[in-house]
Amino acid sequence: MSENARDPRLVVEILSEALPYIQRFSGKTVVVKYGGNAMTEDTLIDSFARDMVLMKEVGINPVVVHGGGPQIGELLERLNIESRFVGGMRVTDAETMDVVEMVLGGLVNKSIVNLINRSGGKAIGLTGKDGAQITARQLRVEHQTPEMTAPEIIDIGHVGEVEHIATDLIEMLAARDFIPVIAPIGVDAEGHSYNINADLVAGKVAEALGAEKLMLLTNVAGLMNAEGEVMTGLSTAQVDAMIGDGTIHGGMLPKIRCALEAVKGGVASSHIIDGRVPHATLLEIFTNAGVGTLITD
Ligand code: X2W
Repeated sequence: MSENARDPRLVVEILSEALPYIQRFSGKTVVVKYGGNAMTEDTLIDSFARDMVLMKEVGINPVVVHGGGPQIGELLERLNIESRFVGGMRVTDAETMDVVEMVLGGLVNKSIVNLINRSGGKAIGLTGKDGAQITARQLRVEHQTPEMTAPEIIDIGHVGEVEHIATDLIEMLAARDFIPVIAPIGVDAEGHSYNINADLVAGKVAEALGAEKLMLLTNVAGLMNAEGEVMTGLSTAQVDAMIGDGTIHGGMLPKIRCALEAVKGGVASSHIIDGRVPHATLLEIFTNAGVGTLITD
């Protein structure tokens, strides 16, 4: 059905149904992690930008933390620099760190900012270096194979974990009608740059802001059970148990951990959402329709 052919009564009915959600979430902060994998189709990127503007217009404070793994990979390939991952983290030597900073802090950050602004919002792009808002320390990854008696610590270079998030800059911008768009680059006391996994940053930003929701937008439907169904309405205790018994494993584990830690750290709910669904964030906030995996306390 074309836009014009929509029944106007249905349109106002839907708008009216959103009222309780608008009332409930107005004034609250929602941290949205927008992953590089969810940035592939132009129409989806456009609808994401419009959704952020709509949230802001109804009084919600969206804060965007973005990734850009595939986009970093593309530039590294063009520069003939090999991409390597250990435990889901990009091995980041000095040369790779330069590319990460250029792609995340430059290209990806500014294209999201531009799209939000073109949809009528006021987006401001920042990295964790701006206002030294994300302080980081080097992440040391443990690695163990069945043959090894003890794990070895692998140095994967300029990869960081969050030490502290200073919220004053984000809060100042949000209070002045801006939508902060944050690239996951951290800095230490000596001024060194760190490449940080964007899910980790989003979780910590949500915690530090005392956000109502953390939404991790990705390119899967959510956490699946053995039958291939999306699991939702999970408590932190249930998720802990499923991590403990190995039900949750593999690629989803780091993402689930971020969602879990955020809720344990005071965020009211975490959501792992399918970014391939148009307007996925609005579906989550303004309707009862589930579009992914919800974790609450
Ligand atoms: C990531 C940062 C970007 C990211 C990277 O270099 O790819 C590490 O792996 P997505 O699109 O959310 O995967 N950092 C340490 O997390 O992007």
